[in-house]
Amino acid sequence: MDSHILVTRSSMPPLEEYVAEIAPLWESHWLTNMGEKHKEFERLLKEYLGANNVALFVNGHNALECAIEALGLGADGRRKVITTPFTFASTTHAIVRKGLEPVFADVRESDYTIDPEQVARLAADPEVCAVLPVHVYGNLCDVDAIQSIADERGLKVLYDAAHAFGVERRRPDGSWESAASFGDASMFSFHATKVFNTVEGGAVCFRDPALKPVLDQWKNFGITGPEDVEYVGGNAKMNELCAAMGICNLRHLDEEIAKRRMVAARYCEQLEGVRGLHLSPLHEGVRSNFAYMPILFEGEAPAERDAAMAALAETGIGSRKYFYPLTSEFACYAGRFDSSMTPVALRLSRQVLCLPMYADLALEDVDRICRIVAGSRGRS
Ligand code: T4K
Repeated sequence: MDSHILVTRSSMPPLEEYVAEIAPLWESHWLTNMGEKHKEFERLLKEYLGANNVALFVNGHNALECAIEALGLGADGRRKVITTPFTFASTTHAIVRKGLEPVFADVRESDYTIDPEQVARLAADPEVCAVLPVHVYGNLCDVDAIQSIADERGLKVLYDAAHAFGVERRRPDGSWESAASFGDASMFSFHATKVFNTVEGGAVCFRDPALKPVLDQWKNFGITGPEDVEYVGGNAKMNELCAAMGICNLRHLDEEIAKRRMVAARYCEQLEGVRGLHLSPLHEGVRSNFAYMPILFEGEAPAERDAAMAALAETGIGSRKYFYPLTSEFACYAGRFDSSMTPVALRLSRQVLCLPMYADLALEDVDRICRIVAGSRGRS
């Protein structure tokens, strides 16, 4: 048993494997700016995701900002983007930092993803140009409903798929499609805390191949030729050491997810039936990546959830309120949004606690965590 458990722990390949992967860099002295490892990793990702078009980035957030830019959101004067407030700061910040206006739709009770009925209602506003849903915790949004609303209204769909790397959905013919298959583009985060990491990193998968040069040039200062700069781009390139980490971690991803599946199953076994606790259901026809282990504490007030978090902390176990507060409640947005307009998201943010989840979390530790959580009930 581990005496100190954090909410997650980065997966790392065997050291020798990583050293072998980066050894050629000591010969080439080529460390960044779309080198050999970058090219190789991009190719492997396309293969793994079944995606025709992939662009790598220094992190998920920059990838999201670049995707907003490359899709031309706001360029035709429509500046509103429908999104969810039940997410990490990055999603909302990316919209605002690109000079656009987030319009918050509520989420569904069933899987915490954006509610298509709300999207349809908000999409009637002629100033809306896009939908930016989040596959939160790796739960796939209702991608078909969202796409048909977008098609009807002429909206772009950009998924924040930061949590969804490795998630797949079964097609009617029985084959599997990755989370990269939906909308106009999807952003993945490869941050150290994710199921699949490149230390820091991210990618955009996209439908229109014409976006490839735009994304690649945007992440390199907008440089389009030796003496040409066509965009006011930034610097968001993935370096060779991170790409090498991705190449190694990709080899171990299936094993990583299989181990997480066992951890999640143990949590469910131990916590199912505990009074006042709710677990996320697994969805038929979807292969989960078991990115997070969210549990919900019944009731409107956060006291029960906070008591469990404190009880865990007393014994050196870290848990996180992903995602509390809602992004619409952040101090930097004070006075701009009314979180009572998204009552389901608001309630979930007060009820949710993410328990430790990583591949090597010992099952005895899961049992101990569950005993503490169950024992904390009624301590508030
Ligand atoms: N969209 C969504 C929906 C996202 O969730 C995120 C990122 C993004 C966009 C943006 O993607 P990136 O630009 O980050 O690629 C973490 C991550 O920093 C962030 O990537 C992630 N979402 C968010 C949900 O979680 P913190 O502030 O909770 O991280 P931190 O440093 O407290 O770490 C949490 C735990 O992870 C630690 O207790 C221990 C473990 N850990 C952490 C680090 C940094 C490791 O094991 N190794 C490490 O290197 O934000």
